[in-house]
Amino acid sequence: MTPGRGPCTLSAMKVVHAADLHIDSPLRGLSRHEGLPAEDVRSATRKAFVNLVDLCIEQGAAILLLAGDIFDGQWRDFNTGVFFVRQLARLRQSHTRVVMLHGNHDAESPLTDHIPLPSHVDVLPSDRPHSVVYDELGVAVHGRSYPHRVVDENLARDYPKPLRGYLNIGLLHTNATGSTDHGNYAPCTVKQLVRHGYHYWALGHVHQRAILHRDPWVVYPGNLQGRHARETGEKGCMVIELAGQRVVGVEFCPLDVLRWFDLTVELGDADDLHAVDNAVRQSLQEARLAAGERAALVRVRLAGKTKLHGQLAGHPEVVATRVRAVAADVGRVYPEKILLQTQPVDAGGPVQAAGLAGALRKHIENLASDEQALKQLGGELAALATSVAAFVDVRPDQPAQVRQHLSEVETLLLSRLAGALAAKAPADRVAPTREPAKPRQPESRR
Ligand SMILES: [Mn+2]
Repeated sequence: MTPGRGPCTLSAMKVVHAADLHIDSPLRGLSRHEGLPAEDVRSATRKAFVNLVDLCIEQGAAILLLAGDIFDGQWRDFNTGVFFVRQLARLRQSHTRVVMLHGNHDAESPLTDHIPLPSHVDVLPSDRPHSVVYDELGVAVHGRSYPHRVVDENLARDYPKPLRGYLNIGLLHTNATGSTDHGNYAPCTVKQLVRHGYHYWALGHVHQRAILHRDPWVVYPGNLQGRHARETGEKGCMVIELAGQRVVGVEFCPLDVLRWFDLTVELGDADDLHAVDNAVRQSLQEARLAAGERAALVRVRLAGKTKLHGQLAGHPEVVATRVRAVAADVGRVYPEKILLQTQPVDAGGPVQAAGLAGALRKHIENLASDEQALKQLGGELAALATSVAAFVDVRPDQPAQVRQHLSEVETLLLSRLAGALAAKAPADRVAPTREPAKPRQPESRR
């Protein structure tokens, strides 16, 4: 059993539905970190596809449906295409036919023109909707590829009427829910699809798995392999069970080889750094457990109102190192990014204009509400932002983004200020660590 494969219990004629494979697209935000073999990350989208083909063979699937964005765009080299054909060819042994179309990401892929595909594979044309009819199976698959990246028209409207006496499947790359996370391509509505008369709409484009309607079925399987910290949880395909002209079962099957988690660690009760370590450890262990035998890739958010806020925010590099050390100890769990989102216990109260700290807070508060001043600050930051552009996604020309970072700046400065004062009066020291201030670790590219 390959990692990522869960048990699938259905048994009858099977059709497998997958979408948004994005084969050979890079997984973002990980390459910098030691511990996770770079090769595992690079090959994740390929291994997930191998898992998909394995599943089709094991289940003796009659048809494999690929609802677009099979590739991420222009290939870096043509091996991507050869790899794809090699895997499709394996489906001969299970007599699995393949119907696929191009979505926005692979509308202009070299596959369209340059790679000959095996005879059991049908690519739907881009100039008009087309039906692939399997008389021996009693199944008709209707659909249309994207002719180019941006498709504004409602493609589903022109799909053929259902073919009488067949089980009808619509293959479509679309934004059917008005999702703002994805381009609004080939927009349509669930209501429209339900009324069209097909038994199952095999959708692609939205990477989050969703069953939008049952009987008739309107389904996004989600992508096959999460590629960054916003694509969390199980990823895989749908296995559809057919009996005569009816869909009698739709079951999700996980196929991912690495799994993403977005973890929020509440630190409200933490009294010291050891308590922080323990809370982080517990959260990481849960992620590791949920990932099964896969590697767990985690974004860690330290959150909550805590008296440790100043100490944590004043030494982000120390906090990050501690989290990474705990992760290394837990094993098979890799922090992608560590975000400090804690708040001081008195957060939300009125700004007290007392002393140096008060003046600083007042100044930052004023800055946040002054569009003109933010613009000017952005101008001053521009040169700095250019030199770190490869590591940090900072747009100083956007006042709203500068404003977002002000609270971090405030916390950092207040904590440094407290540290400086404490150094003069050791009895009042706030932060126990006295390492020289290092430049903040660059965040990974998004
Ligand atoms: Mn897409």
